[in-house]
Amino acid sequence: MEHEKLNRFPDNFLWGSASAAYQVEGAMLEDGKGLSVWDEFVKIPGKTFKGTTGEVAVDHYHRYKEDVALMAEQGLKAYRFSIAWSRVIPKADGLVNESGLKFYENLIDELLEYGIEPIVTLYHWDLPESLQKKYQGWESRQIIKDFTDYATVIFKRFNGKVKYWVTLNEQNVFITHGYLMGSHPPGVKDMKRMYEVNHIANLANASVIKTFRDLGIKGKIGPSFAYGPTYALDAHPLNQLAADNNETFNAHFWMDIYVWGTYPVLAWKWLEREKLAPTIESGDLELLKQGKPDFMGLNYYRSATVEYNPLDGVREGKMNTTGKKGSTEESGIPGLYKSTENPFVEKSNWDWDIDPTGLRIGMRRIASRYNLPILITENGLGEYDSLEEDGSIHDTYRIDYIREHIKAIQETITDGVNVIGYCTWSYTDLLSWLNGYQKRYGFVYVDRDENNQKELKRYKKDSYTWYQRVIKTNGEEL
Ligand code: BGP
Repeated sequence: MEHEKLNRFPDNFLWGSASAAYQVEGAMLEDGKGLSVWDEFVKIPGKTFKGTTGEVAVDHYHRYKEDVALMAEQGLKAYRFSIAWSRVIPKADGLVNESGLKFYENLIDELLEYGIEPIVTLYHWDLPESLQKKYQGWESRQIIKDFTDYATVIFKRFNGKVKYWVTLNEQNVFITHGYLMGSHPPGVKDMKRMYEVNHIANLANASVIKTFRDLGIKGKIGPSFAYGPTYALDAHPLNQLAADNNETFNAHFWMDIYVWGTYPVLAWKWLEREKLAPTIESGDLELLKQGKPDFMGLNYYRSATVEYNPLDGVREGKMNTTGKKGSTEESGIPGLYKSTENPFVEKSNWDWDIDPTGLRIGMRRIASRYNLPILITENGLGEYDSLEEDGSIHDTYRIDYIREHIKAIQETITDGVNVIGYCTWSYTDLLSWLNGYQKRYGFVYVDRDENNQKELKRYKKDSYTWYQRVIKTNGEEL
């Protein structure tokens, strides 16, 4: 669709930015916090870039007031952050740590004081290590109850103050990295276990949403899903089929469950044939149907391009976690699809395709299939930044990236899709899970690197001032 004139952004559009507890907070064991699986996983040699950890991260735990003041000065309308489960319920005994809750209460109050809408993520991958030890975390159905109990504590405490809730962040990412690729905790490479675990996570997600409704908690709730639309390499029918497989297995497989409580039929048949189908117990399908979200949270960074992959074809290849352009290896699932180059788009230094139109296509596909409002919970560019002697950072490449994606959102709104907000990733620079501190995403530069924590001083990048103007003009001046 080409439009002669674009719609304006709605007046209450949530111009936001995002972070996650493990990536910013630090204060690993302070005020009663328990260890999380990430605190332990990063200690394994070779797992993260230069062995980086979030032990101190960017020390947001101690500097949240300074960070929120920067948000306020910028005019931010919403801030998405996650709660560290292990801060609130540190041990397997389920007891609540009041100081952990208090930290988040202070943060929420600080945001509200400046009129910034808190968007709270309940789970951004930092499972309490105590639960991993006790029953292998997501591999046990016990987690459905424990996650629901934890969420209930949070719901009750912040009901009325928080209006937007995110259940699981990128279930598709933490499950595939954790149980297929072995690159996230618990470092497992086993497809059968992955599908079992994923089913349990589906149930936990639905149970939390059902509880939210049963308790009459105010506001809106939904998952954050990592989705970029898939393109076929070309019009060759086998490549088109590969793209179709990729959408089925990597998108519908999760979003159909969220919205309809059903697995896509072709994926399910394949799982049965491959003896990979998860165990369905009585009551599961009923519970899944009660988990319908109010919105689809969308984390979009890039689109994917795939081609035909024969039965003896390519499997998982290496990711680029070093920032050395071109070091990503081909990867795929034999018999379904494999990744390939898209000649029409630029790439970042971490080989991520830069494709604003992909955001538009992705949102249109979600709206057409599920007819739900969309909250963009993450979008941004991870790149090297350089701090000049005068304290400036000229991140024009980031401004270009965000500008083009905002234009795509405006076009999508004009197409007729209900988009309620846009959170960039990320607010300050932070720890990029596997990629250390050199892959930066923030509007606010934090002066630290892999080897030296320095003073963690904050500096405004050019993108900070640019986004300030975007918010002020409600997207009129890009
Ligand atoms: C998403 C995560 C974020 C964030 C982002 C950027 O998958 O939800 O936590 O890290 O991706 O990814 P990366 O840090 O790997 O560059």
